[in-house]
Amino acid sequence: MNDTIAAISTSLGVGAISIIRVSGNDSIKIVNKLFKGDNLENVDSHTIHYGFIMDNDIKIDEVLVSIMKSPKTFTAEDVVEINCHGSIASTKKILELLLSNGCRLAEPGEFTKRAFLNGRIDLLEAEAVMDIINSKTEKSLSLAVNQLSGGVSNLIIDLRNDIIKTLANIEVNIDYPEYEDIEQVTINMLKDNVINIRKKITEILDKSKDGQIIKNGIKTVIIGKPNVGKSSLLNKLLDEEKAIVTDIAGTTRDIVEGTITIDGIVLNIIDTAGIRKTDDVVESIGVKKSISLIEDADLILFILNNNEKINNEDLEILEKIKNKNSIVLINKMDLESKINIDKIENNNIIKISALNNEGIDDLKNKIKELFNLEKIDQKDYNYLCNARSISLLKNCLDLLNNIDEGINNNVPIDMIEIDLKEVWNILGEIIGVNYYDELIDQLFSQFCLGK
Ligand SMILES: Nc1nc2c(ncn2[C@@H]2O[C@H](COP(=O)(O)OP(=O)(O)OP(=O)(O)O)[C@@H](O)[C@H]2O)c(=O)[nH]1
Ligand SMILES: [Mg+2]
Repeated sequence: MNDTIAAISTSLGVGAISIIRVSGNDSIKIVNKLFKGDNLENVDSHTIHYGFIMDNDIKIDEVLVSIMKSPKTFTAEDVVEINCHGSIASTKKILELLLSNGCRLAEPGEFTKRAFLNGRIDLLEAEAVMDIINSKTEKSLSLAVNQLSGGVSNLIIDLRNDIIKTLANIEVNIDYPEYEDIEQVTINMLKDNVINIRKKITEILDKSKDGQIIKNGIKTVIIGKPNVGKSSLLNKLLDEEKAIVTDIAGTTRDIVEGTITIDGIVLNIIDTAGIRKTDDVVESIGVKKSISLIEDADLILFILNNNEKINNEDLEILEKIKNKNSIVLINKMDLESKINIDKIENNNIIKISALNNEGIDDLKNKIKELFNLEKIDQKDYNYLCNARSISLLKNCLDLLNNIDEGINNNVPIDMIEIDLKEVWNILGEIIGVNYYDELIDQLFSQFCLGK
């Protein structure tokens, strides 16, 4: 952490401006060596300076240099940002000069990692930086910005405070065992507190499902037998002729994807090969893919043809999707109805005609209803939304269930204290109060270079 790092922070391509960021003890000194203009070592913090980056006597580029001195900077170290003209040649050349004058090339995410290690942001906030960069909708951006502002961290910090208070009460019990009734009082208090903490965690976990939807969108898969109109539906939803539609059964062989936004939430839609038994090698791979996609979909749109009777293959699929979020679409409502609808055991049935663009709005409304999208809209954006912290919080819930059971079975109070301390530790891991080096390295390596 003592070395000074540098990287290009903007995407490398032709643009009006590129930014090269430098962070570390020597950042001002190193840039000053290359800079023709004010003496940067004598300027105030948070000021911008006009001049040239020089390679000895050769002018490399006309630049604006921002000087930001520790600690009020992104990394909490001295940071210099060089705004140069956005040509690939000048940006690369400036980086090269920085590297040959004492900087080391930053690893992906290293600036944010330093911000975390220097205590300027916690781990949830650091992860939010990455989410801001990756956000595709206004909602996912709000979610990430809220997380960066500490909204989500506060939920975890509050829980830790609740636990600390409970632990302090247990200590009193252990320190003054001579008071006869104190043990019973402590156990009653402990039970109430554990139930209360467990309730709060359950609420955060319930809400986190919405958080994941805002962040990752709803993974939607369109399935059904060949020729029922899956690709036609995809095209209607996307309002674009993306997938090939023909009256030949088995037209779609590989998956076709597209995205739409409903109430600010992204729907990632996948059109699949019609499911049927087939000897065609290519088609049968497609069919296998379709079936495997069902497993990790958030929503399944299962299409049936209004003009045909339901057969055993359809019933098999209906059985497969029984316990999943699914909507059964009866397509081709413009044709004569031959379908035996009473065979369908699913509460979400919508009648459509993909050909005539009928019922598509009903489908969208059903999706809003299933995922409570209108409710998400009115909510605050304090959701826990990344897989790492959600899985840690689930561990806490398991431990609290054990503790509760332990209290009921008169497990000694010092044993319970150990488990409760573990919950406190795991919550600390979520915000990065305690962490493992490998986890930190792995986490920040997912960032882009220069962040
Ligand atoms: N009458 C009518 N025909 C439709 C409707 N929707 C789709 N079709 C027709 O049904 C045929 C098959 O449509 P596709 O969208 O290719 O069906 P698919 O389910 O993707 O078929 P595969 O890719 O072969 O599995 C085409 O000729 C469509 O024009 C509808 O609502 N009404
Ligand atoms: Mg198709």
